[in-house]
Amino acid sequence: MNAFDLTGKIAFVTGASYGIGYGLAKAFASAGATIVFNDLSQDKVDGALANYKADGIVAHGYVCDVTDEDGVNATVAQIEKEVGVIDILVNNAGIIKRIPMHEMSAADFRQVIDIDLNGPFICSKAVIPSMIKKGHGKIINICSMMSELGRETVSAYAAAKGGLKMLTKNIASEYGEFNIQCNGLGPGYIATPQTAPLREDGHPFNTFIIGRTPAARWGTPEDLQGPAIFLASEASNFVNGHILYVDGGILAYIGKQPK
Ligand code: NAP
Ligand code: GCO
Repeated sequence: MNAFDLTGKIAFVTGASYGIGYGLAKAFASAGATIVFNDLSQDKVDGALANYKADGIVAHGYVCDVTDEDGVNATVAQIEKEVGVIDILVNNAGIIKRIPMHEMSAADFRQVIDIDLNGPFICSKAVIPSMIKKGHGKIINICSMMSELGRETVSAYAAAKGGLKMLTKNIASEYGEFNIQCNGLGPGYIATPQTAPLREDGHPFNTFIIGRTPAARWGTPEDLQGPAIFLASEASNFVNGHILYVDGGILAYIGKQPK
């Protein structure tokens, strides 16, 4: 028995047109899962479907905003009708706004919380009833270094990701008895469009992060694939409420001494 096999499983990865979500979806497909994803526009969904096809994956894409509860419920019902009951939910969709807190509008703060924390609540709430009926389920919340640490300009994001860590633990506590495992995946600093501004040539943050990471490099979505398959598979059936950090060692390291 291969405990890491996802054959016959349906994985719904939110915001998986590109970036980390796309990388995780590819990994799940390589382990045998059927891939379902959403994005905010039909253009993005269509573009992603073409990319998945080019990667040999027949994915199912839906236009859906994770903050729209009625839209999420309707999309989950449509997925259950067209594809099947969702076995694995990855709450990946997310944004960041890098603004000094004292300059940040309440509207901007609320938007980050809405997408990064309310969205995972809404999507998890939508899939749990069918997971209970089916007798199993996996929910993976994409947390962050900012689930543990703060830094300048990311107050809303850190508040959301810190809350997402505790939402993960609470879903694990409330639904573990139904054989639903809810865990977090906490990437370190990963090279995606979200962090592109931090990696521009000569950006001081680029040097900073290399010095704060024992691996001395930015991560890639591929670095997350093995840990994600573990959390999505039967190999992790007794792992619940855990945040698995895939950070190259950042959280263990005080940082390289300046020369
Ligand atoms: P990204 O490149 O910015 O991609 C984010 C994805 O989420 C996009 O497909 C985006 O769609 C989608 N999205 C945004 N708002 C949405 C909404 N309301 N409803 C549905 N989809 C929505 O980000 P990423 O770097 O891949 O990060 C993915 C997740 O990992 C996020 O939760 C992020 O916080 C987390 N994370 C990232 C890093 C990192 O270093 N990159 C590290 C730790 C955690 P559109 O393109 O249509 O906006
Ligand atoms: C930032 C980065 C980080 C990463 C990630 C780290 O501005 O500090 O965007 O927040 O996205 O969350 O784990």
